[in-house]
Amino acid sequence: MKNNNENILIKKLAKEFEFDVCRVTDPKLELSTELRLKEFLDLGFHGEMKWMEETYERRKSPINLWSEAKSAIVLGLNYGPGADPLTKNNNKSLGNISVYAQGKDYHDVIKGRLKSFSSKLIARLDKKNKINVKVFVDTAPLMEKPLAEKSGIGWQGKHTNLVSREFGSWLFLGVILVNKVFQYDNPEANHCGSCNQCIKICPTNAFDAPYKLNATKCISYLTIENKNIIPKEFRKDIGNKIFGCDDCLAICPWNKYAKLSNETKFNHEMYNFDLQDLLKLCDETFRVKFKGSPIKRIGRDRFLRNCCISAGNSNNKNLLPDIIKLLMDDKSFIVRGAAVWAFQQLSDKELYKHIKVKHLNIEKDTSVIQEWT
Ligand code: B12
Ligand code: SF4
Ligand code: SF4
Repeated sequence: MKNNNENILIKKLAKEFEFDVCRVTDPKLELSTELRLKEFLDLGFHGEMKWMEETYERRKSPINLWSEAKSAIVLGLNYGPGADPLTKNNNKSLGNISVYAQGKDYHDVIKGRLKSFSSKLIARLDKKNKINVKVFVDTAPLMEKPLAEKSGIGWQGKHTNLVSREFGSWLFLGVILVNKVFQYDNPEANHCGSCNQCIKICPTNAFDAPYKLNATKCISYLTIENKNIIPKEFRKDIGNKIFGCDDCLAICPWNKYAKLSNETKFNHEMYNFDLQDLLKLCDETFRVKFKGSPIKRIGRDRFLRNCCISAGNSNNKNLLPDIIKLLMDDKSFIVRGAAVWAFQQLSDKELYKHIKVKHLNIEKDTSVIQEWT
């Protein structure tokens, strides 16, 4: 099959498997990408994500990950929300879940489609080609954003994520590496210009400079990747966010071209939960509620820890009975610690003294005890 026909086939398959964009590129990344990854790791911006450091040699170049790779097919799936996610930030009684987690886990949605795409591609190409493929969505040590930029799907904005002229900030990315050269598409130019809105809006000042994110300060990291107590300095700025953050993505002016996702598995309406209900979740009810969702991955304790921080920022004294129950009884020290903080934000002086004495009589964990100092 001639190069051009192969590319037509690739784009046709992308449509068939309901991807919104598909482009092809050379899997070799620029030296600057590798150096920037090294700088990110050297500065410790990856925090507890030790897997990033451990996989550095493979991550820095797709060719190190798979030496036979000759083309990268980059696919984007639009998860555009119906309303501006920034409007949810002021709703204090809400546990604010970021757009990407409002529905089924995108890893599951995309991976199956990438596999079916690949099988069909292999079947349709000339058998003599001995086609091999490897599929990726998020979890493997492959730098998906630089590959997507090189393929022309969009550009890496100052917030480091990929911005598309067609879909704004809202594309999930998936990649198929193939051991065959296809015709490569042209890269996209950077269209950020003098705009700086994503850097300015970040509630925790997580950007060391434009294009340089200190992940350890990012709410997405603090509420999802971080397994410990959330450092005090970030708690107020987290506001009502209980899983991820969209602020830098949502503010981007290129979202004026964004479109509502066609994918019914990303049902944005289902995920407006009242904090009061979430504070009552036990292991079992958590697992049932978040079956098939990316939220399930962090487990009930980390999730409840996040809900306590949000409760502490809610100004809602009606949450106090649930918070007191958690700080007294919960099995997890990260939940008890966050509940102590939430209690301190909401309680009046009388109740404060009473609960503090009662709790310190039974609390054994030093990190939780320290929350009272
Ligand atoms: C680790 C990780 C995180 C970490 C770190 C994020 C980060 N920016 O590195 C945390 C947990 C914070 C995170 C958060 C989020 N993530 Co994330 N994450 C990843 C992951 C697994 C690896 C990213 C990576 O390699 N980081 C290392 C750094 C060094 O690389 P980089 O971000 O490309 O950095 C580049 C720039 O800094 C640039 N650069 C540096 N200096 C300069 C200077 C100039 C002048 C220029 C031009 C460029 C430049 O060069 C670097 C190398 O390319 C990818 C999946 C994957 N395998 O690629 C998903 C991924 C990036 N995440 C994704 C999403 C959706 C999110 C969130 C929006 C989720 C949420 N709502 O909470 C947030 C967004 C936060 C943000 N502003 O980035 C999507 C992004 C899709 C897109 N359209 O870009 C991805 C691609 C997953 C997917 N398959 O769809 N994530
Ligand atoms: S996702 Fe939120 S916390 Fe993270 S960099 Fe963007 S605005 Fe800042
Ligand atoms: S908000 Fe502005 S600076 Fe940030 S990614 Fe969008 S266009 Fe670029």
